[in-house]
Amino acid sequence: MRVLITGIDGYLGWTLAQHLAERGHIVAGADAFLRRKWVEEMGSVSAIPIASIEDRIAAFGEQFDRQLAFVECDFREHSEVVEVLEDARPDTVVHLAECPSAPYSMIDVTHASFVQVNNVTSTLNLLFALRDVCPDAHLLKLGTMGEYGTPNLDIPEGFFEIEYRGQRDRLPFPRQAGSWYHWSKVFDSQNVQFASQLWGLRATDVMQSVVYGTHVPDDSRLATRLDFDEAFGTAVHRLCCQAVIGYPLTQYGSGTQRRGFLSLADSMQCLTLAIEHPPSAGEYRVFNQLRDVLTIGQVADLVRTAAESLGFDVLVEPVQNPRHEVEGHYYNPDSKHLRALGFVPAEPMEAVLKRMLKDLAPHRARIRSRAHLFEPKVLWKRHAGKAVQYMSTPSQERS
Ligand code: USQ
Repeated sequence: MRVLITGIDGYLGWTLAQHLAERGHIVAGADAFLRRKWVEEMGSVSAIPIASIEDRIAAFGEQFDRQLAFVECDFREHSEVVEVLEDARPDTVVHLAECPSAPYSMIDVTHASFVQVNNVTSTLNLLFALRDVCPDAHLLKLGTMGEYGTPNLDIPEGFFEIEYRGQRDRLPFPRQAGSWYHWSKVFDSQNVQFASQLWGLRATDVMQSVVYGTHVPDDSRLATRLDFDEAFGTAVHRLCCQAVIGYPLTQYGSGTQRRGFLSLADSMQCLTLAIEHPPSAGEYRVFNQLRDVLTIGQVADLVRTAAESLGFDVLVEPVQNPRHEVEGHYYNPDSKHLRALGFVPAEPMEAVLKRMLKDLAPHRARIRSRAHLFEPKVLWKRHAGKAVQYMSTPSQERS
């Protein structure tokens, strides 16, 4: 299959490109390198050093004996998106070219508006370009479990049957996002669903949970990034980076908030299953993508146990929760669709955590020199006018 990955330079994109190439797919990619700039804006770097795009492309060619067709593209520019699709003529587009950070979107109005405009515009541009250039291609769009929030009900995969005043219907399950970023993904989901109905596009919306894991092949140019700053470091990544330098694990609040978790390898398996089993024309389907449901406190304990087994000294030190989120709540999402396609989770979290800690250990100095980034500074309910230390202008200019 010909697969175009938008956002190929990111955490998931760079790993997925290699995973698909190993399976014999023809991979093309596009990126505007915004993730590198956002992390720089947060004063950080990837804990695992990453190569330039030129070196990545060279390593890909050597590893898979096939050139990676790459183009720099800003997905906010419709004409650029059209050109990318005309060149790639993909069977599938995996759309990862969005800003993935809830904290980044909560810094201030400039960042909130940037994240929403960037994400919604990019997806709209892609939808229109798909309609005009390759209407038969499958759009695999990355959504987030955070779109649903934490309702006191089981969470179905996108839709549910409801009876109201004697009438029945199948409707989208209510969305109750918890950050401006998560709302941008809600808007995306609705736009993708509408475009499928309107133009007969085939689309999969993957409600992904918190993904964790390293990808560090022998050739270091093929390694994927792993962030630990407050905005782009997700919970497990931050806790693992803290563990290897002996920094107390920053469990937010009581740690009783529950989330879905999924290893990077499992995420690759799920995305590949969705790619290799496309929906029919006009079909908009939703997959909840997770393996374990755990509280943050349980995750911190798992990281501590894994780290102690490797000889690290680890403390869990709850910090005041910077976010506005429910801490003790019901959480029971369905995740049957991917299993029905054949998803069998690989390694348990404990094993993946140990490998992550081993992969991160050589980079302790790099992490330690930025340990101040572990303290959360972006407050969800901050009063207007109180500035945070990050730059007020999002990194959105092209390189
Ligand atoms: N948390 C801590 N300590 C930390 C960082 C986070 O306790 O140092 C807690 C947060 O309070 C939250 C939970 O961990 O309750 C998850 O936070 P996160 O930063 O790992 O994840 P989140 O902000 O929800 O966003 C991440 C990705 C996003 C993806 C989402 C999936 O950045 O792109 O959409 O995970 S989900 O969480 O299922 O919505």
